[in-house]
Amino acid sequence: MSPDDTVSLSIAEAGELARTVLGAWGLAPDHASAVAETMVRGERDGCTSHGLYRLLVAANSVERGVVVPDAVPQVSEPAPALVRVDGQGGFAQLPFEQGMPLLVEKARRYGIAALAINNAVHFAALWPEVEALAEQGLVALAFTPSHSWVAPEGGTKPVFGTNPIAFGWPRPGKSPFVFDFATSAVARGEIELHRRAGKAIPDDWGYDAQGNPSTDAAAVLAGAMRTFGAHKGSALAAMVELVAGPLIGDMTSAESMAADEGRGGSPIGGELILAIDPAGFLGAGVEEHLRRAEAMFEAIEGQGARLPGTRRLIARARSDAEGLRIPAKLHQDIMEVLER
Ligand code: NDP
Ligand code: PYC
Repeated sequence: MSPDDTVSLSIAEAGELARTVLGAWGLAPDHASAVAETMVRGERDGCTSHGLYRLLVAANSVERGVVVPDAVPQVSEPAPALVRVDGQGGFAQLPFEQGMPLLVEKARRYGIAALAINNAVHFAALWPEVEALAEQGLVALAFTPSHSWVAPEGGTKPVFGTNPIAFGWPRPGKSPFVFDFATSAVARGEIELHRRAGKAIPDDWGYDAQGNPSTDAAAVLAGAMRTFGAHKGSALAAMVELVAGPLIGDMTSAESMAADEGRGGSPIGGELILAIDPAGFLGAGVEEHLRRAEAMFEAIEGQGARLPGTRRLIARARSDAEGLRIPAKLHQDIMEVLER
């Protein structure tokens, strides 16, 4: 099999495959369906580091006893504008699905609301969540720590997780403005995909275990990744640790790594999601002010620069029209996982 060989799947077939694999690994149907949905959305939007490849990652977490496959999330309201969903050790997608309606309702009622997901196993991209909130007319921010894989700027030893930050902004008559990136130079999943493909990585993505810059994906996975944007990414990574760790009573990336006890599962811990209703500040002036925001998007695109999310939406339209093509080796590995 050549590394360029691919297998074609329709979006419906990909969803069926993902649900079947997750179900075969013992995930309760509601979890299997919520988890499969985010993986298929990732693959559809060309976010392959968080697409169907994550079936292997999820199976690994089940196999190593890191995740509770049939956890029943517990929703509570610690304060009028706050929602908490305790994931009870299960994957984070179902807790988000169950907490989101109350988050939206509270954001509309109070102008701003927050959802804390606690005690959940997280391996997913955050953009599906902020996109779903922005599609409901809300401004959304999401943060989650992971495992301590990333060195602070100026050091070479891991402290931070890859700690993504996602943002969604509603645009009248258009898809929301959405960005979502790791505060590490790149998501760890991207380095894992390079390792699987036997490809070198840029020498500014991380250090080997001796603290030297390295282009060897496996050496950086065993050493330390770097933050993006030098001290600025490092500070943002620290912020994510704080707001989606101690602030919501959950683990930092270092604590999550320690709790894994060497099993090599996906990070377990918390996520913070903020939702702001523009009408809270703007009242009847919402439409006028959202139109003013459009001038900024036009100024970006008008000079040939692209908005974050554009590549994703193009990939989405292509996948909707042509279906998905995944590496044949990935398909083979998924089928092997199914049969284990
Ligand atoms: P990327 O660097 O690939 O992209 C991040 C964002 O930047 C996207 O919104 C992307 O838009 C935008 N972008 C990229 N290039 C440009 C450009 N030239 N001009 C304008 N915008 C651009 O992402 P990362 O590797 O940092 O992260 C990938 C995913 O990994 C994220 O979805 C993140 O949530 C996930 N992740 C999850 C973790 C977890 O613990 N759960 C941990 C770390 C990462 P577009 O998509 O349109 O290219
Ligand atoms: O790609 O860095 C990553 C990641 C960590 C947890 C989920 N994805």
